[in-house]
Amino acid sequence: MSKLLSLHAREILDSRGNPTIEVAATTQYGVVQASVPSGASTGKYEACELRDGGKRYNGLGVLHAVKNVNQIIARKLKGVDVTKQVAIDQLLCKLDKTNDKHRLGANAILGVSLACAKAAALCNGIPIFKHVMSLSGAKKPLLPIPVFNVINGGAHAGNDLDFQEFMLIPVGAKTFGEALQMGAQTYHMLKNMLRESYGKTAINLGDEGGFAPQLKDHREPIKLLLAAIEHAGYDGKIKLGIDCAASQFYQKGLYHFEGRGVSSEALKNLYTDLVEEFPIVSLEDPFSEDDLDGFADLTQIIGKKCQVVGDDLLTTSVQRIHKAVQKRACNALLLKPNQVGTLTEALEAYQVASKANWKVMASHRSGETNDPFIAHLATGIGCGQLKAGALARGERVAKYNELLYLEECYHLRLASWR
Ligand code: 2PG
Ligand code: MG
Repeated sequence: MSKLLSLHAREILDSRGNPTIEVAATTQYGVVQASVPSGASTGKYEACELRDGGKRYNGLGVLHAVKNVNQIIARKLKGVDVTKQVAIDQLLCKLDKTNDKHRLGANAILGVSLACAKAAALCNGIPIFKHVMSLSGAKKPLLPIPVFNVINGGAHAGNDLDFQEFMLIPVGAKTFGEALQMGAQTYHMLKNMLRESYGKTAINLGDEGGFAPQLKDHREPIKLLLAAIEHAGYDGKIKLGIDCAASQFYQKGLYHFEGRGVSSEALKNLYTDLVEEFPIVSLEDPFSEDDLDGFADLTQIIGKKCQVVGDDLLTTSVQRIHKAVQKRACNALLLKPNQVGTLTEALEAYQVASKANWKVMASHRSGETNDPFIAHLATGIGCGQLKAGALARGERVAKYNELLYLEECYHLRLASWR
């Protein structure tokens, strides 16, 4: 009944206008489609996104990955039971035979893995989040607290901010709808304030829909966000998160931050002061992906007050999470399925992090599609947090609107900030 009749991949564009892959899976219940996002500030330990090279689309085409699905994977998977996600993902890894999935491409593999998960949900007549629940063994679904990236810098914007993301976290919301409204009203308040203080070029948007004002000093966006929160009437109800994406400004032993070469130690002191002074409850990739000592020292100092999130540090890899747990390098995982390449491996990463008592934030990528899969993933595992960009741009809002839908149709509870 839940047999895979066919798989078909095609090349589409992501939100940055770069090619990515979409996979359609057909069973007797119908056709489902899944598409794959792509990062700009990618960690060096991520699974390999297969790109064609050459002149077409500046080398970013994915026709090889598409061919790998249509000619290799589709033949092998024809007739499999789509509800057997673990077996399907194991088969995909076996077919690829490489550690970083560079033969078939992690983009090809993830497209298939997610399409099969969606097909399984359809065959079982259940929403995707319920299927994710059954795969992960979660007892209760939980809507994630949305984490809104409203000021963009780093690799996501044409400004001079070294930190990549300045985020609003509506910790005081009781429902998802309320969290969304709090975020949207603050986003628009921020827009007015930016326009008034810096002129209209300050309200241009970055890759994730946040504003990209021409600021240099990291404290300025923080102060602006706090002022916008206050003016919007949410003082104390919205806290802040920052994704430093520090691998991006690390080179040869030094962090090149705001025009100076800064040591890991000096950066640690800067973060400690920031968390002391401002209501920052989430700090992501404060150091480069190989600076485990920097991470560990900082986590020891601020870890009780503020979650220290590993993104490039962990790349959703079970091995890297184990290493970080052992070193006490951080206390939260950023969960990005495309960093590892299959749904099963992403769920394993989630499980290992939860067992270590870490927090987990599911995440989009800066190059996205309208596929709302991660909204179901976060809800199904009940991890409690999802960052999916600002409250603008269709590919970001698609995730938030899906959560509104889940809230209304299934009467799901919003997670609380722990
Ligand atoms: C990050 C992500 C998503 P990218 O660093 O957390 O916001 O960015 O997809 O460019 O890696
Ligand atoms: Mg990050």
